[in-house]
Amino acid sequence: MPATFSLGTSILLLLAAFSSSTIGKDVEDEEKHLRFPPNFLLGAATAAYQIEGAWNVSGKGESTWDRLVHEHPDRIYNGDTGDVAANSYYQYKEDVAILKNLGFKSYRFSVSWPRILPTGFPNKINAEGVQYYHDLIDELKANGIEPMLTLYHWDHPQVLEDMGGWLNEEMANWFGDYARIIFREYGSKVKKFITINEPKAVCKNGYSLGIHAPGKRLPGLGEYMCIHNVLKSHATAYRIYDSEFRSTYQGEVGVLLDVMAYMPQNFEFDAAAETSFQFNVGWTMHPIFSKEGDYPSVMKQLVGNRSKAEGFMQSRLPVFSDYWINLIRSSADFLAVNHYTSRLVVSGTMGEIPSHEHDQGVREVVDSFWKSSASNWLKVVPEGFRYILVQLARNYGNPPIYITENGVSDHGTLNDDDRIYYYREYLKQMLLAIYEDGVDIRGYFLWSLLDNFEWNEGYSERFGIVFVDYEDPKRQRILKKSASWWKEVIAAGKIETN
Ligand code: PNW
Repeated sequence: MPATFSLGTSILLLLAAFSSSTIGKDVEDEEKHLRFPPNFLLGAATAAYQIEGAWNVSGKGESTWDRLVHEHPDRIYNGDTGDVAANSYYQYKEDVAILKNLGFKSYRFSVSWPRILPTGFPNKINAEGVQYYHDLIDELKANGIEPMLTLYHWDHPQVLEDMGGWLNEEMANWFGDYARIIFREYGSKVKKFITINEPKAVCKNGYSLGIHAPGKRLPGLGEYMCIHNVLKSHATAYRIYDSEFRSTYQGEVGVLLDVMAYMPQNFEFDAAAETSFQFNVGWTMHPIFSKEGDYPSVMKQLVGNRSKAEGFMQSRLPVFSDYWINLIRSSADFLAVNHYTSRLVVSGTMGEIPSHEHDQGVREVVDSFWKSSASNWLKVVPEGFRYILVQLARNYGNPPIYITENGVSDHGTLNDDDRIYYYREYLKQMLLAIYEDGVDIRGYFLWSLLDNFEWNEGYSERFGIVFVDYEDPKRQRILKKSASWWKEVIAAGKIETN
């Protein structure tokens, strides 16, 4: 043993003598890799239905989520609703004060479409609803916090759903009318807009699996029709900003995608993972960010073939005309990415027939060693974050990216060390993507500022860095340990490692 020890020691000394400059550089690099780049935008995110409450006052119309939670309490944990939620419609000044206290530079919030257009149409613009978001934006700006506004985070007017919602191609015109009102009202104050939060989640959960509002179960058809109309609606809104507002307001409009990392379980499954990437990410990325536009060719092929084999006369994947291919292509000034977790891809099949899951002809699994969270779909896989960021950059010409959601759930504790662990490890991977891989990431928003209405899971799964007491009519907000951690990180401009 002693001999080995001394040999080991002398080799180490030798190495140290010859490469002290490299070692010094490593330490420097490591230090640099924990630091956010200059002007990097750090913020926190929320969504209207999940925090506002005030569901039927001040002129607001009914949304699809209002309808779902009231008609089907059985589908939501504990029959919870967003009727009051965190009461932010009334308590937004407290929320802004927390953002300010913690040092966040930006706040990503969403506008409730039926609060602005209770009839779904611009024949009636609800002045009180319009004023609420002016007040929120003014409060943010007075506190030096930059607003990032999402036009649609899952709560569209029920009346539009009664006419088909995202399955009706007229939605592009209805969404366009709504977007014009938002840009006109807030364009002088807001410079970053996001059109639609997570097309894939909207369409799969709402129109294929039927678990989210509007609860339609149309697998294999609904999700494809829905994405088709969501892409048209996004592009319509983008072109309206371009032609009517950009020269005056000089802002930016982006699209937001929810992306997991789809990693091959081993190299045998490289092709399966690539197909999965095209079906889950390329589905909405390729039409907007590729040079040629339209859906990925592997999707057109596979869905076309399977549809034929199943006896359909046309592909279940709808076809874009050249007009729409061109309108949708390049319709984003930046890419917004929501990322939480990863999957391993192997060969095989999954999902019912027909369905988007099944059409891919691959199987997704999770590694049993991955750390869990309170959400069954959310495993902690920090390295997947860097993996998918690099893949996005390489496939689509390195567009400017904002991370607009990233975070983890628990069942509610103020000592949320697991959340701090998650943020620290995911942030490290993001910084590696920036410094080592050259991915153009401009900002990061954590999900979420507050514990909030977590859709089907009600208030049982909590993502906030701020605890909200849902037993208390005043909805008292209490900072968690992770909020203090973030405060230090923002003040230091780097990740604190202890
Ligand atoms: C996001 N996935 O959705 C939503 O934008 C938020 O409203 C929500 O509260 C948050 O995640 C936490 O659930 C996603 O399975 C949910 O990859 C799940 C996935 C992606 C996005």
